[in-house]
Amino acid sequence: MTIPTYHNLIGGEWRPAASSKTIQNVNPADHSDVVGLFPASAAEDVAHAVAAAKKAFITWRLVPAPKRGEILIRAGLLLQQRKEQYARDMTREMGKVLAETRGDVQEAIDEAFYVAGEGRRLFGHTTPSELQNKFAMSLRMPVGVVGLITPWNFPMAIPSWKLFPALVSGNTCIIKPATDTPLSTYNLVQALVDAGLPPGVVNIVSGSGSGAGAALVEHPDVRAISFTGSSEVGSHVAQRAAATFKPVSLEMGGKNAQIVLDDANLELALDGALWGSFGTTGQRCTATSRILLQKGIAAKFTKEFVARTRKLKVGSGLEEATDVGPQVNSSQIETSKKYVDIAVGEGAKLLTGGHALTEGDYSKGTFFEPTVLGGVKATMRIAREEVFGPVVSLIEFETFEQAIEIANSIDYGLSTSLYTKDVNRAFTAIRDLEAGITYINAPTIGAEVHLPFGGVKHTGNGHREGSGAIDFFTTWKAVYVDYSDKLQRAQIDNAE
Ligand code: UN1
Repeated sequence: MTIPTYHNLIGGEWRPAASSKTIQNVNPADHSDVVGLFPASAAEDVAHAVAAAKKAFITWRLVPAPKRGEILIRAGLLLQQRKEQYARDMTREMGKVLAETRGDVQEAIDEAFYVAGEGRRLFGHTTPSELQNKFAMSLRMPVGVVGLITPWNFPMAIPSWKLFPALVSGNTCIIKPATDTPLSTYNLVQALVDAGLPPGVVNIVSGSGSGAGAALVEHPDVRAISFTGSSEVGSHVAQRAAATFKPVSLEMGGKNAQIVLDDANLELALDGALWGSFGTTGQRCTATSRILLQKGIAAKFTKEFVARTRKLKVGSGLEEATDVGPQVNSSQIETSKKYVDIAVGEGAKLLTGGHALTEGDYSKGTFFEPTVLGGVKATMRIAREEVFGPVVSLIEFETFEQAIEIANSIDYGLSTSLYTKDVNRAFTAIRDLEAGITYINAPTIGAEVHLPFGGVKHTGNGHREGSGAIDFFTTWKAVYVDYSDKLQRAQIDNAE
């Protein structure tokens, strides 16, 4: 089979990187299956894309926002038609099971329909003026050319969270997808192009963070950067963007806790923990990576949880019987392995899993056993640092107050979950958990697109995606219209 070669999309034209260099995109369940060759772009390619986006901005900003929204509706309808194919492409390039890649495409469809409606809102404010015969209002304006840097774990949903609100707000975009998963971004952008998006409004520049990402962050004509990835890279992005005063929206790591109280519905808590920990092979920023168990149920929960974990079927995400797909690449496997060793070295007990799977068909890809660590203390590195793999820690506690303290004792603050039937404790947790998202009687994963998405502490820098994205992709203009036909001096005349 010939390997398809993909190009960058710049000003409506598909073209290779100026250097002609490419990066291979392989199936993590079977490295002999090459999905395609994608451009290894550098600063020169970014410069072309920025010039194209700058040109397209002249007209795109003047397209009425409801019309911009209509393109998103058409793109959403196309994604619905193409859902199965795009889900299969995604499983092939990043590994998660088909049910989940269908969900990833679905999240982009949800985002398209939700954000399209924003084209008819984009509300500003009117407010009384201090002066007679003077009208005051504030309007949302587009920011200009924006740079979007996206991760491999939600390779269509996360690009849609950034592209669609940026577009409906009147911005033009350059997107740099993760090197492991460019195809899903191509598919998403193809739907936009087929829906009638004018040339240059969205440009794709594929390549590495150091090759293409850094150039995007540093380019003087890029007015804002939206980044999802690790806290380490996010900090770097923010520091480099500061040199040109770019606003940066950062969505980064998590170390999400599911708390289970003695009074919880244990079955429900087990189901939630299993899905939260091993869905997407643990490679979600919202993944459950700490399960906090109250003493009364800890032994029973642990036994049952380990038994259920052992039953999970690891394999290619393209096979319907698979529960847990591969990790995206070998460096993620190394990280999982490293953290299991660190945990055991610090005194945690390996209850199940803990190793890469390398026999038989597993040898073709990057698979890691679903792993449960017991006897974990809140101070251990495994309880504080993000693994981003199928590795979860069990931590025991005595009182509800201790659970909240442990849950909050980390640098991250994305998602949290509490299982209880006690409404008072539920509301106390909602108030006291330091996180951008709190679930009651539901796992830490599964955010919906029309609520704010993001976190506190090292998880983010204050911005939100979902319902918060329009705030990032627009800038406020204050407008005063004086219809008095005389000079009225604010703060001077109005004392009379
Ligand atoms: C992520 O892991 O970066 O809430 C995004 C969830 C998904 C999105 C996860 N809707 O788990």
